Amino acid sequence: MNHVVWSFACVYLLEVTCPDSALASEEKRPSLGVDIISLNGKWQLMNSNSSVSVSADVPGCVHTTLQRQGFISDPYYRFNDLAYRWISLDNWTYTTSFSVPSHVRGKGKAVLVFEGVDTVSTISLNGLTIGKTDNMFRRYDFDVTGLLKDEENVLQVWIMSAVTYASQRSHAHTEYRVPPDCPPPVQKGECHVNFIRKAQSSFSWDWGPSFPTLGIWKGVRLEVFNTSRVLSYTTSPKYDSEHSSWTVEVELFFDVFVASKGLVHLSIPLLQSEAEFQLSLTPGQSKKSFVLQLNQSVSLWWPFGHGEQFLYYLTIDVSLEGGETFNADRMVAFRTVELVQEPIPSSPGLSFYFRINGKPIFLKGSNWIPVHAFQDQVTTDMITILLRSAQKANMNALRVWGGGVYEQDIFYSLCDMYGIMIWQDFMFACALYPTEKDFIQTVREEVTQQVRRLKSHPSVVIWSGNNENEAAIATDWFNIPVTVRPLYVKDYVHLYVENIRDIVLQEDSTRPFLVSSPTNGVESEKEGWVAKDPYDPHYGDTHFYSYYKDCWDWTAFPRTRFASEYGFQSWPSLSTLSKVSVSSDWDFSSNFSAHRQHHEYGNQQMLKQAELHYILPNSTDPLQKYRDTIYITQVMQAQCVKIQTEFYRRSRSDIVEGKGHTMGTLYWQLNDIWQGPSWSSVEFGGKWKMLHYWATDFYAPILSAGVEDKGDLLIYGVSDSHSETHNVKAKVKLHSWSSFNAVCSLESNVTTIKAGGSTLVFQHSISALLTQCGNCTRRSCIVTFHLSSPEGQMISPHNHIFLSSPRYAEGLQKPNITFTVKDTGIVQNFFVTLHCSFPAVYVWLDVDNIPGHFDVNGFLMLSKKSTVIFGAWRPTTAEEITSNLHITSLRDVY
Ligand code: BMA
Repeated sequence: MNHVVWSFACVYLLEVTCPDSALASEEKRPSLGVDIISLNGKWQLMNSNSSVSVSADVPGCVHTTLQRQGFISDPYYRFNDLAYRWISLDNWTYTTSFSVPSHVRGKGKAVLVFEGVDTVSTISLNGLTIGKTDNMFRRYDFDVTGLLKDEENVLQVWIMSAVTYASQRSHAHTEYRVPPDCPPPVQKGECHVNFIRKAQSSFSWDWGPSFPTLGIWKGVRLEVFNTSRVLSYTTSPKYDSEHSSWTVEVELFFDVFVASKGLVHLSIPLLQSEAEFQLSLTPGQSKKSFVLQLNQSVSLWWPFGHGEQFLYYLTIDVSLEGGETFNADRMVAFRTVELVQEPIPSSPGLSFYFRINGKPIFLKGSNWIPVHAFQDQVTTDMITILLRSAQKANMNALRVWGGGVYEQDIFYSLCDMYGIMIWQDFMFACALYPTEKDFIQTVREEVTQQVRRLKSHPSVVIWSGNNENEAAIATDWFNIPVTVRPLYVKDYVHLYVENIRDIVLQEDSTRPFLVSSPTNGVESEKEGWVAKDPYDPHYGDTHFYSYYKDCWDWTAFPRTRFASEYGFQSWPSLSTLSKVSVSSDWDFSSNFSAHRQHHEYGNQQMLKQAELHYILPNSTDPLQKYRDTIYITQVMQAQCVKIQTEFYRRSRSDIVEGKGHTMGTLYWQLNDIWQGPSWSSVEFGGKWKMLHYWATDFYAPILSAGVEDKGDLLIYGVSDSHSETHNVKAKVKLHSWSSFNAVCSLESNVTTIKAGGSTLVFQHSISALLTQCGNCTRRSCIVTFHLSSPEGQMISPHNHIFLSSPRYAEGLQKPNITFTVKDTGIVQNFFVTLHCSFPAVYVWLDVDNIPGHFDVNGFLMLSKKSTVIFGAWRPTTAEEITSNLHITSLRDVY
């Protein structure tokens, strides 16, 4: 990808807004007289029978190496995931050699640090085994004191096929099965991924390929020292409500070779707060904690849309008596987070919402999956584009889903800056897991390290033990006989409660922990951690998917406390797909279309759902039909997720039949791992689907949401504000499909919409409305509306509601849209002016491979002329846009 503007944005963020160290990766490690020799760079890579021998980058992985060396072509291309399966079934050896200057070699202790090995390896130095790895989510430190040679040292990492390892571990587990054995055949994946501590989606998922990677995916270095080294450090602001004051707890983790004494100096210059502490170190590994009392009141960190994201420098200076020093700085931010689960009047069950800095906050966002199957190819640019896209769509939260990876440091630092709250799962998903001693041990180390790495980030607001594993047991996904179920519950409790939860509670008292998602929270705990129905809408969060039922029927959605997953699939654009396909693939019934679809009946479900409301594309030109089919899946997805999200936002202050008080919507899913059909709103490569454009509106801070209920048209005003009420009126118009003039306009009385709630602003019988607007029928007209202040200022984005399915729309004609493109005079921004001869619906602009996005897209065009803006992410011209722009509206596809 070459998104220049966004790269600049990122450079700007890195160099100007934020100190280097605050965004530094886990690669950067401190001094204290420690000599660091980086072993990153060119290594040699060989397969087991030496038939492949190439030079390889570390950090990196085998697939990326083979592709870069021209040994294989793009693994994402067409059916290559199957063609290159052999790579993951082979074992591979990485080798490097290095020398160490004698003054360094002469020091007391030498440690080889592997920040991340993927996954099962045996590591040797100069022919001697120094250690083994079995968990890609851990850092490994191997003591190599006395093993370094005068001349060249040879370091070898032998990596075993993850597929073979998982299979062996599963077969060795003979007492009882730990399901699932294999993914569904439609995923074309590998088996027993639950037996290996590796990204669970790397053995395939219902939105992604099977690439069980192997490699050294993070940095390698040698650390040599005489006295001690700092392994890691954390900073945790804590609020004392009794005294209304803040402190920052700083933990330093030391690896001490020789006892020593010294001083620790902590300071937050902007708050004129500093303190000095005595330090006494004894040999071995130890944690030292210090508390910095703040002298001043602080500016708080708020989620996006609720205030600013104040970040302060905290500096840490350690000086030992021998003159060795260690300095670091970190951004710290002050915010409290509570997960409130308490009784709600007139509703059985318990609330489930986040209180940040004492204020209830509705979480609006999506779910995050791995950005690439080959993690070494994930760049800061890719992460920045996705997070900026999330924020631009008015999201304030993302859930880092438990089947992928704990994200890179830069991801969390950017979330801190953007005000995006993170719901952080531990990496366990959709499976039961073994509980052998060594498995538990490696998980314990993983959890400890990850909590210590991530807990300093204000953006992380909650930990969650796993994805859907409580539900998997409770609703018996794996046909486990009732009689043996207690055994599985026991294993579940052992892993997530007695180990993971226990560690998290010890390591981090500054944010809540949930055992699973979805869960009933404290109610699940009461029921022995596996609730009878973890999807109970009266408690906790829920995941809800329904593909065949009409998504326009909002009464079918569970009125949950918190919707942490729901969604619909769509296909990405042809420009995204064409990078990995050829023209014969561009047909919905091609092998390629079936191959990329990893969700059983997915393609059929999309068309069935679309067909409920739209006439399916029927162009006689096969390529046009393919493009139009992609379009219709995106229309369906956007419309379905909009309806469901608006329902949840409307439910934030309502209790209906004992259910409601919904306080969060995280639709499934934000991003894609490759070019294929999925629930994402952003395609692989960063292009926005129609859903993402729409999210900007349905996640607006003040939303007007329209709905039909028992023959009435209801319009609600939903507000995220904490105290500010708004006096508004709903401005409603009916438009006929066959003319540009509104058939009639109505206005509600001025209504006060409550802060942090949903207020009915307009109610009108639809039949009366249609009679009143003489020429309208349900089929011939559409209703548009928005909220305005009594003085006429717009308060909410424009919205609309169909009174019948567009497939039955009467008078809707081919709009014959034409366009002109003009430079705005602002760098890389272009006006696109559209003209149409009839009203058009779902007007979609697609500029193929020119990266960037429009200010609006997928819109209703009810006037002859309309202008939108395209912001490109690289230099382009009006001519280039003109020759790449495709415009489609609903009536154009049939
Ligand atoms: C949820 C997720 C994922 C999956 C998605 C769509 O259950 O947790 O496992 O990709 O549904 O099926």
